[in-house]
Amino acid sequence: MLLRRLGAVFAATALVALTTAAPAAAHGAPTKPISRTAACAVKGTETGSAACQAAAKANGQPFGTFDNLRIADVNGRDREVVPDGKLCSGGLAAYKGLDLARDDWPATRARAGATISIRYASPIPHKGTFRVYLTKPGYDPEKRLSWDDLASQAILVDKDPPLVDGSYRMTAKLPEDRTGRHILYTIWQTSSTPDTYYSCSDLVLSAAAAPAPKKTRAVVVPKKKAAPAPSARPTTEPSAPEKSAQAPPVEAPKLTPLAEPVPADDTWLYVGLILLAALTGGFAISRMMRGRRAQDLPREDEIR
Ligand SMILES: [Cu+2]
Repeated sequence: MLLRRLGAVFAATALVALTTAAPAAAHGAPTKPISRTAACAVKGTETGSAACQAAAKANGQPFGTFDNLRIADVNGRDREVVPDGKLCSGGLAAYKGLDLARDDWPATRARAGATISIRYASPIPHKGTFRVYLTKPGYDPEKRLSWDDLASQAILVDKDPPLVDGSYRMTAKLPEDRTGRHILYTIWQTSSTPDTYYSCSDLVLSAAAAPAPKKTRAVVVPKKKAAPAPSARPTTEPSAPEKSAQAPPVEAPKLTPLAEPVPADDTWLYVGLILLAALTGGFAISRMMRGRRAQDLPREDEIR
């Protein structure tokens, strides 16, 4: 009996040791732009924020470690395995508080259309491929994230990026047609372990330098940079004068030719009319002459 009890206790202790060891041997999550796990989960840096405290309450149990949000054997079937509305927790109970629909999650500011740097902290490195998605235009932060909220095309796919100072380093270009709150959804499918990692990084995007920029760029560039300004102004100023200078000469010749032809045409028209009148007059006269001759002839005949 004693031996059996001791055995059971030993087995239980071993199990506890294993399960607690698992989170300790954690693996990775984005710290830049900061992910919800890196902000709110164990070892998070923003746990005091209102969103993280609400998330902790909603979690209903202690959070897992920030870099341990992983699911085994997904093998690319992310949409099948991770349920809609639970993308930020991966559907894992230990992170379910991260699925809350809030517009005050610790976020990173960026400009739409800009190239951002991504740091994916990885206390335990693995081989694998990162796929980074962004929410579509019109994404509503008041709703839980679902797969349909994400643009189908990844903004970045990066296999085995360089690991520097404990973080994988990547860059991704943000689309230009986004403003306001958005979510960067990062999937790290490892190849050296069976695990796939999921994480939500909240962004606050300012309008791209794209649509409004064309107007702004022209104005802003000259003001900010002294060197560009002079060169830009000279080129624009000369080109403008040149255009206006070229325009008058070109128009003037056109105008004069157009003006001259009109009188010339009229003259020729008058000459033509006069000639026509003269010809018509000549014909009329000659006909009258012939008429008289004809009338004369019968008389001559009658005489005969
Ligand atoms: Cu790992």
